[in-house]
Amino acid sequence: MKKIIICIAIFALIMGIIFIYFKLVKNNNSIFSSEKTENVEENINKNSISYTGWLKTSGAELQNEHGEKIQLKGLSSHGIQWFPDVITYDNLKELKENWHINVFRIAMYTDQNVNGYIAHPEESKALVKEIVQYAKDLDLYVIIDWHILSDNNPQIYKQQSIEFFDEMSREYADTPNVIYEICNEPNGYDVKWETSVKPYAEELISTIRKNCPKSLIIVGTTEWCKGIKNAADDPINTPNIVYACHFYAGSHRDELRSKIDYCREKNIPIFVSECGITDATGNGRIYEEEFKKWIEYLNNNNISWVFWSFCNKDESSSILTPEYKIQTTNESEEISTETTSEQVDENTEVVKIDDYLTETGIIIKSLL
Ligand code: DCB
Repeated sequence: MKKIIICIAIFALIMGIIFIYFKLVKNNNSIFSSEKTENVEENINKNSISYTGWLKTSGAELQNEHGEKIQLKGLSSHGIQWFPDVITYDNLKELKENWHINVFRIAMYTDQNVNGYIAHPEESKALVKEIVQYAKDLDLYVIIDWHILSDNNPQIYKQQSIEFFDEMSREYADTPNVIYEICNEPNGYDVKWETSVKPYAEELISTIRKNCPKSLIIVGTTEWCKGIKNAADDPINTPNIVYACHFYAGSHRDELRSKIDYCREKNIPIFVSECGITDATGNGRIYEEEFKKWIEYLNNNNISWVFWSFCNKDESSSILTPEYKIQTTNESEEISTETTSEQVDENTEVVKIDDYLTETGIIIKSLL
């Protein structure tokens, strides 16, 4: 009897030692842990937002919270009022894991004539919050873009913009994932940096920073975000803002790149929060070589870029073909009550974005 008890005790002791050994190695906090384990842990952490944290600027450079340089690369939605269905958790997961994006831009049109935020504020906010949640769950940076366009002057809906960004920056005061883009593309001959855009930006920056002092803010510039020299000559006196430069490879080339060089020489950080492989209409032929030249330039200079657009509209800037259609849960539930199980299987088949890529989609995937 005594022998049996001793045997059990020794067995329990050995099991205990094995358990503690593995637990310590797994947690990587003991002398038992191998160097390899440490490296793996380090790599995982360095790409995760729990490590990179709040983004900031130093001179013309974008940095993570630790002052190391960082480049964001990703995709922009089309107008979320038109193409919300393609922006699912699963699609963003695929884009992160297999396309290697680290940022997604939510293009929320504002103009009421195109059913933007001004026409439907509550629906728009709900959609933005849903997508931000996906980004948080997936460890992605996410840009909330106040997408002015036909409403060309940010002053037009300034009051609504202040209310919107006040609410967003309260909601996401502790969320480093969220980047605020306060006006997509100011445009028009009477929309000047000094009198329209800069004063608007200063007011919005102070609204956002009151709630969320560490936030990175993207400031749009005049001439559809090509008037970056005006901003460089008269910058906003506050840290951690980047100025938006947008290009379309069919329309804008060396001249715009030299404007970026000019800004960087003056320590003005540039962020390409929208760019395209077509001309400035978003349609027509694609300019693959010119676009690749741009990407090489941006990557060499560690400038972040976001591609227009992740949608299935029948236009050549789209990543997905018009045949792409997501199977929503509601639809599949409806189907399941009305059809045979065989049909359900057919209808609820997971729709893979990679099976519906346009020529543009294939090129962009290869560049991310
Ligand atoms: C920007 C806009 C973006 C627009 C693309 C391509 O506009 F920020 O909203 O996207 O660049 O033009 C297009 C969509 C179309 C949609 C249209 C209107 O792809 O499906 O019908 O928006 O909502 C730019 C950029 C540059 C210039 C002009 C525009 N430019 N613009 O240099 O002249 O007028 O839209």
